[in-house]
Amino acid sequence: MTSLADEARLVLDNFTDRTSHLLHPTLRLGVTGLSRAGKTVFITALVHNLLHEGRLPMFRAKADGRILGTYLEEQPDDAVPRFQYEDHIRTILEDRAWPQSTRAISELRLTIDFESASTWRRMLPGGRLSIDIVDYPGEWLLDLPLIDKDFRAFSTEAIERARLPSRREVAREYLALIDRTDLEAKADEPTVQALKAAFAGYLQACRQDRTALSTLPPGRFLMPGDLEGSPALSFAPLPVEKGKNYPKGSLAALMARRYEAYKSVVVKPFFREHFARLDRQILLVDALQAINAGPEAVADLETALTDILACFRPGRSSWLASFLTRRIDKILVAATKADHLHRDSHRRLEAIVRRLVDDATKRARFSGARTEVLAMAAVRATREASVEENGETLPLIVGTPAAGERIGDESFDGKSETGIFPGDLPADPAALFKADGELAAGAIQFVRFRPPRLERSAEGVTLSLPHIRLDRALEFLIGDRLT
Ligand SMILES: Nc1nc2c(ncn2[C@@H]2O[C@H](COP(=O)(O)OP(=O)(O)OP(=O)(O)O)[C@@H](O)[C@H]2O)c(=O)[nH]1
Ligand SMILES: [Mg+2]
Repeated sequence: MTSLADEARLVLDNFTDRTSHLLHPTLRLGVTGLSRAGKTVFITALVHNLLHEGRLPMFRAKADGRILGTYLEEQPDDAVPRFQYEDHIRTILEDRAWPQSTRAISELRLTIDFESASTWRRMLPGGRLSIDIVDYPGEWLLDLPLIDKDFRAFSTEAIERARLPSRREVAREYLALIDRTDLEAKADEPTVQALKAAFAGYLQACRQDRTALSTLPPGRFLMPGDLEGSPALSFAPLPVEKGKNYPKGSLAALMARRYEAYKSVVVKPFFREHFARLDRQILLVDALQAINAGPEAVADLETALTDILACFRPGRSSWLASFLTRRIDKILVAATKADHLHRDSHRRLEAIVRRLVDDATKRARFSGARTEVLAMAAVRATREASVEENGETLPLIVGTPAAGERIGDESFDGKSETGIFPGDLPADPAALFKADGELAAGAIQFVRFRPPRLERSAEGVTLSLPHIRLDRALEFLIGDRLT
């Protein structure tokens, strides 16, 4: 029998639970980006700068001295691995290397105690905001657009893409195989496996290829996670005909069933558990890599981003709509790795990225969300300099190129600092979107730099990781929740 005191406790607990939720709001920040866009580095740098007194002049709460404390807390989801912040930051600071490409999902909760900006609210106990962030392999993002596509739509698109002039060669084995496969024949596992292997091999080859193509679903064919070898991952697109009924047990019927299984076992839970619950979103775009690879890669990046963003503003009848319970009210589109360019080019980079996501952000659902575009570097690996040449001042960036990087005939050893003239982005972004645009592939000097050596202040204090506009990003994404 519960005593009166116990019951009172229960009531009180429930009450404090509810009120603490009121006093202790949380914000789910979606860090969205294709593979290698810079998600893991961004999350690591954001946490590091907040935990270690980073230089964040444009982040108001910080600049006003209203942040009382920042700490990592237990994450809300028990079944998701923790984001290994400590390992990642050690890799960056001590090894001066970048974290490995992400192979599985992970999560982190960062809590900020702050003092309110308004005088009368300062009478109340200080505010507290917890930010939940999820990191995942960028390849998986390619799956979101599959949710609303049936097997035939997926197949048609995939095969059309494989037949593009730039891809036809790497897709040859897969295309030849589907040509000689009888879709109505009884399905047998070796045939299924051979088709899957040929298709996955083609996707992998596209990725390796310098053309840096972005539209390569299904994402788990590139980064399987723990589902490798399962039936849900053993299928391939087939040239199925419209309106035709393939007999039960046929190859086409089996592949279609497995594709649906992939959607329900892999894609839908990923969307439901992580994307449907976001409050705010930062979309990281590595435009420089695509620009460097040429107009086709740029167009491809545009398609991929448009398809992905479309999932956040689905039509009413769509499966997606039923799960989007929260509404994202702010989206920051960040052109990452801006430290590869001189400051003079940052406006141009922003204009290019604005144009890349233009279609996607203009459409309906987003009209309610505030969108901003920013050239940013979560970790600034270079500094700026200039040289005089023929009476002209040329802007340079100076950094330590990673071992094995090359510019022309010169190859770098990963130890010495070098000044590089990064090249000019076109003033008119349209130049990048035309196949015969003025900017030829390789016009931008793009080498990978090692993370910077941390400098010490005059007092001998090691400074936190340098960045470009990370403070502006923070202000846009969470500033209004700290007032
Ligand atoms: N110079 C510079 N390079 C960066 C920055 N952010 C990312 N990079 C480079 O981009 C690479 C990819 O960054 P990640 O953070 O691992 O990218 P990701 O989005 O997590 O990629 P996946 O885990 O593969 O999905 C790094 O290895 C760095 O070479 C940055 O702020 N500055
Ligand atoms: Mg990552």
